[in-house]
Amino acid sequence: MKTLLLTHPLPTDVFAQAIHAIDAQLPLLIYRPGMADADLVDVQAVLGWRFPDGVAARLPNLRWVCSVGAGVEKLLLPDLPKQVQVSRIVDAEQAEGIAQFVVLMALRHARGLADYEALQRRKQWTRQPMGAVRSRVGVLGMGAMGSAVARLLRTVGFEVSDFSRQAGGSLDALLGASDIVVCALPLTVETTGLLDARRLALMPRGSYLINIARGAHVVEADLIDAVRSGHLAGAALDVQCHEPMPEDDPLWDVPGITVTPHIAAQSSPHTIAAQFVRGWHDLQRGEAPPNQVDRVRGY
Ligand code: OXD
Repeated sequence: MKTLLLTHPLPTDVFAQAIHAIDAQLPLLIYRPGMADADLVDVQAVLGWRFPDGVAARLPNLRWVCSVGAGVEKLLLPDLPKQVQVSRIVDAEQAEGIAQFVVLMALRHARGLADYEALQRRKQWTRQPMGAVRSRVGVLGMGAMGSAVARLLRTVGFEVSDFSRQAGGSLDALLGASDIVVCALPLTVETTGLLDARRLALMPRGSYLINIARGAHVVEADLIDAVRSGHLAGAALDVQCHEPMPEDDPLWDVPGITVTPHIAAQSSPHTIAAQFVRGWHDLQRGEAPPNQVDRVRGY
């Protein structure tokens, strides 16, 4: 019984080495396009980021899929048989790293750093009125990431409110009362396209969006309009609808929008390998691997 590594676009060799450094006997198969059904028949587990089209349905003995990341939406495909268990990596250090990134971007916006950088390029030593030191931040999603983000934002002095589906509350009211909105939601059918023209219009004039979740939470064309019209001051997008972003993606050139390539924080290959190997041994003993997601809920 084998594990199929499907980590593209992340490098597969790094994960293979990290797994074999912990358990040299763990049987690995690296996915290549065009693999025959006979190669796939012994696959019992997958460590992956996304399924290429049709592959999930060609794994008759699959029992467990483990995401290399915190999110699982690219693995939860309709052709994944119902009995397959799906889990994700839970990494406190990654959550802390994401929180640091959000604080960095929130402070950069709240303290007007982009303006000072522009002034420096023009050799202008000009003081601007100081922004609020206690800006109101609305955090959407209070899972492991959102909770770490909210904690660190409070520590540096932001006034934080939050929204999560489980706790309830009014998303629209929160958007209307936030100088900065942070999206830390899982991507599900309900949250896809959540931040559209209507909801962005609810945010106060001059407010700012930080997205560290998934590009598809935001209707990017609506965000671009909201920023270009001056309604929003801008956005920091660590995630985008098209990753890697193509050269002609309109997000590249919008003044006020900062784009980073999904680097807010990454788990180390060692952390991912250690959680995967533990789960693999659980599976061999007939136990459930850790950090399973609810397949119906999507997270
Ligand atoms: C993710 C990750 O799921 O980077 O986005 O872990």
